[in-house]
Amino acid sequence: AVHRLVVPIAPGRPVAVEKTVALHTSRDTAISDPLGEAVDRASTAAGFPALLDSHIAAWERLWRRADIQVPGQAGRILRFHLFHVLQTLSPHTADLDVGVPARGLHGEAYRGHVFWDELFVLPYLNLHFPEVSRALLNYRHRRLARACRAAAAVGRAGAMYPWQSGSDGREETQQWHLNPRSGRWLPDHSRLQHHVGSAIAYNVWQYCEATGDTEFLHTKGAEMLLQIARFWADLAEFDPGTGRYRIRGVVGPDEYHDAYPGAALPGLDNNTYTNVTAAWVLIRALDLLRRLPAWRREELFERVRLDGDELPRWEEISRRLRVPFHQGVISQFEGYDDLAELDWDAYRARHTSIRRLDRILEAEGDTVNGYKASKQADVLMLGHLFSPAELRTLFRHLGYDLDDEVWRRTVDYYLRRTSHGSTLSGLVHGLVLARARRAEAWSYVQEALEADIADIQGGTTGEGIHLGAMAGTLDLVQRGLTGLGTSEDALWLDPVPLPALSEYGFSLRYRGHWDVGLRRRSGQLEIRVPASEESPIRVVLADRAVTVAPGETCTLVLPAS
Ligand code: IFM
Repeated sequence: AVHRLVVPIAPGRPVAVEKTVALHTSRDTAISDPLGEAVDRASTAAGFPALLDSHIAAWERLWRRADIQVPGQAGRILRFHLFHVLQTLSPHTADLDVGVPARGLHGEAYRGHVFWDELFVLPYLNLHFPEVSRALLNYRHRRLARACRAAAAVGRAGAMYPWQSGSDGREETQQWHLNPRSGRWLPDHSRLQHHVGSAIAYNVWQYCEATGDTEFLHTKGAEMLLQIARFWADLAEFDPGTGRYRIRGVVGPDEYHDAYPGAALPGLDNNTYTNVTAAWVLIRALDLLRRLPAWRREELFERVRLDGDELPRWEEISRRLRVPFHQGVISQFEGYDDLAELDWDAYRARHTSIRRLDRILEAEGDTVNGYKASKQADVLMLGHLFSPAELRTLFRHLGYDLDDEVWRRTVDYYLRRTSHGSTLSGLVHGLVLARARRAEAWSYVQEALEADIADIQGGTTGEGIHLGAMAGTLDLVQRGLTGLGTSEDALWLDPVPLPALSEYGFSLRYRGHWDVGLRRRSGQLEIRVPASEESPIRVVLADRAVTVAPGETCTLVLPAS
């Protein structure tokens, strides 16, 4: 509707126009019809000052549950990221059927699509707004049937979640994309990033560990976990040549490589990230089934039509999926070592930015598929999801020895061969390097902090903020720098030194406790548990374990780094 206002004006006299809008849709709950409700709300709304007060109070409530204190510029940027995360996802969206749009609600890039970026968002939300995490997992659960249909349509069992999706959860990844450098339209195979399923399973597990929400874990969470595990088990095939299982025809998080040079079909074999996370999903699914009460297990088997006879094969695959190695490092995928080395110096000298190396090479009539060059972390993503100890255990389960030296060499190897064409890249490398206690970590963390405020990708921020990278920086402080983990009904801490970010403080919602404070300053870590009727919290560090009761504050002196 158009409003025409006739306002008497006079020179030097300000005029204020107040317009109160109420928005309703037919999907809202507790309404009769949207128009009637909107008219009713708008006509009974309080005046502007009272509306402004309630708006401010609503933001204050959000800040109280989420705030993070870090001194200086880094702190200001982190709060700016937090503001954007909360604008997109907060208790105000928990009742809506919404996922995690990669670019927030701030721009039209990617047409609002949902990718795997929630992997960088939920771990943060779990410890502040668990109800929002649960809502986001419900969003995925509502689309589980669709993901099972997608798997069935390509002759697979279980759930094949889409790489890009929107309203109903169908695959919406574009089939062609434009290289603006060459003006050519090229086939897009990024839908082969089936690792998105493992991201959903990881989030289910992390959410349940952080909250103790066994009701979700034993129902919707279990259904998703089992169907994703089943997809991986079905995709894995035995390779007599290596005596191991292999997964073929996929694309890993590094989107540059989507086919072998000259191959007729797209996809790569034994992408390490895909295989290792698939093994992890199978382990967790089996673990969950063991923990379930027998009657619930039977019910689940019936509901997802799972035959107990499938499980020994799951176990076998979880132990025998292949991880390729070359030159003493983990290979990104089978045959990676056969690719050519890129002359990085020459490309850096010729171009102001080589972040989008794929576009540069294609415009020259070449293809990035032929080179040892990645857009973003792929193997190293494993060091983002799992602590060094967890990763070692996971590799041991798969029958490989991953010692610190192999991991260090692997980190160095891919760092030299990555162009950081995604904002997620600086973030992941920053955390992985911080965990490895490496001094270069800060420059990558800084890049992640500046991704949007400095528009480091040269123009992409105008099309929408990068929500994964923004939330990821909050998670980087919350879980990365503290080494915070939430398993076995305890809080695990293993603080890593990052001199430029050596002071921080935030509070968490953990299990029944609201506002558990964690503060690091002057080489000390302080854990404050507010008074309540809840049980004490067990806190486990590398060299000691303490129990902090409600109403107590525990101060730990950290070993000098
Ligand atoms: O999901 C990411 C992907 O990892 C890199 N390209 C952009 C996507 C959406 O943020």
